Amino acid sequence: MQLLNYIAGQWVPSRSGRTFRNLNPADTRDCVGEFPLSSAEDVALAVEAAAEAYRSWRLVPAPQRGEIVRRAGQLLRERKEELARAMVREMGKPLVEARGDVQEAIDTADYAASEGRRLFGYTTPSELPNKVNLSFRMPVGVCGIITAWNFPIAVPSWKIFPALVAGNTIVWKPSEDAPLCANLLAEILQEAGLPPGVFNVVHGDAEAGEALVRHPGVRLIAFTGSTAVGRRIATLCGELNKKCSLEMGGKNPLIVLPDADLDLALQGVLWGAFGTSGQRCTATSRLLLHRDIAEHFLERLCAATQQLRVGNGLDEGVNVGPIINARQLERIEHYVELGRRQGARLLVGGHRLTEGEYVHGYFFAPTIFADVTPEMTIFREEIFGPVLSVTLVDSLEHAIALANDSDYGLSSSIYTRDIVAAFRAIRDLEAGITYVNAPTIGAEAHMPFGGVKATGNGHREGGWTVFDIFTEWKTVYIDYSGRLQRAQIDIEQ
Ligand code: UN1
Repeated sequence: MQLLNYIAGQWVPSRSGRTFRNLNPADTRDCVGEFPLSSAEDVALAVEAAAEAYRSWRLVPAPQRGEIVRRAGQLLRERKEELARAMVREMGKPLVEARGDVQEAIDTADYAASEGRRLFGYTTPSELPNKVNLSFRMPVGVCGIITAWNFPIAVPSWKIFPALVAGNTIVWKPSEDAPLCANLLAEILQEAGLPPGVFNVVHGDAEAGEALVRHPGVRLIAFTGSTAVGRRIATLCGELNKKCSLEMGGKNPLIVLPDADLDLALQGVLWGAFGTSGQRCTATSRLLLHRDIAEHFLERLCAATQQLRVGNGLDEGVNVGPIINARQLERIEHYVELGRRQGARLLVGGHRLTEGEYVHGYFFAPTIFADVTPEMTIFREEIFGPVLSVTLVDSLEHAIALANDSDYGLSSSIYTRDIVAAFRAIRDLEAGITYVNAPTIGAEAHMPFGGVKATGNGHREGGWTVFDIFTEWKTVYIDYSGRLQRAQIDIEQ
């Protein structure tokens, strides 16, 4: 099946005619489609369309822009099952999770749409008589959006829906591992009534991404993906003086104290570490387990991990789907090898699954390493796969120190019934998100989402905070005194 870019309201191939193939990671004999491998020329066409559309879109009242996003949310609701199945086919996560991904976009649409009637500014007194001070949120202009494949509908929606409500126009370069979902979202926005050029999709790899970042007509880049690529984008945006919001890696710790509800903690670890095959920026990748409960907890954790059903996400009862592609599978293997070589103790998994139902896909057994120390690579680097590192701790303070011994700071979690320990963790964990008695995954659409340290660059998506990314403040002074009033000077002290 040949699929296309979406530019200026039209479905078009790349100018060069080049394409790439998108394969089902659970069964690579299934080609999901052939997509345009776009170049700078295609990106330029999309940016021109977005710049042209911006001239009128920015003048559409925000509540009306919100109505279009609300309709998009409604269409997502109606097509939820179809979208979820397409998502499983192209990126592998189990069907229940894929439905959750679409639901997160529906929630985001509802929230963003309602914000069309708020987008509050401030009115403040002036220091001078007969003068008022106001401030408004203004759109930024043409926004370039670059996203990963692991939440192919939800994460793009975090950026796209609020950006549209705020009056921006968009060129989106989705991941080459989830291009079908991008086209389905474009169809939905088209049907919801978005004028041509307001929203454009350009498929491709790093070449198209870099062209988008470099294009002088693009004022802002919003990115979700690896820290390596995010740094490159930040460098370019720095040189080119563009606004940029980055959502990058994580190495998220989950602490279990002896007083915790251990059954609950066990379920939380399993879901946090192996949900989406560990391919979430929020995945639980470091278990910081109190020494007093370690032996029994680990025994039960290993037994439960071996019970997880790995397979095609469309099959009933599958808990863990495939790994996204061959490159990522090799990367996971590489980290497992490093874990072994550096002296971690492999408790379960640690290998590819290649026999029987797994023969045509990219599958990796859920893996747990014990005796992991902070010097080891698997304690420090994001693996983006079903690999959990376990480190024993002696106290809450020890756990927090180890949790914070990381370049990253996205999500974190503590299981305890002790309210004092919980509040200390909330205060002291260096992370954008802290869960108490819940795992590190599961952010809700109406709350700020993002991280500190190498995870981000100070922005938060989600909820009300995303509008700080997609708007610029306009400050307005209205002087109705009829004379020249000089601020700071004509004031009686
Ligand atoms: C991501 O992995 O990029 O909190 C986002 C969660 C999801 C979003 C994950 N709601 O795990």
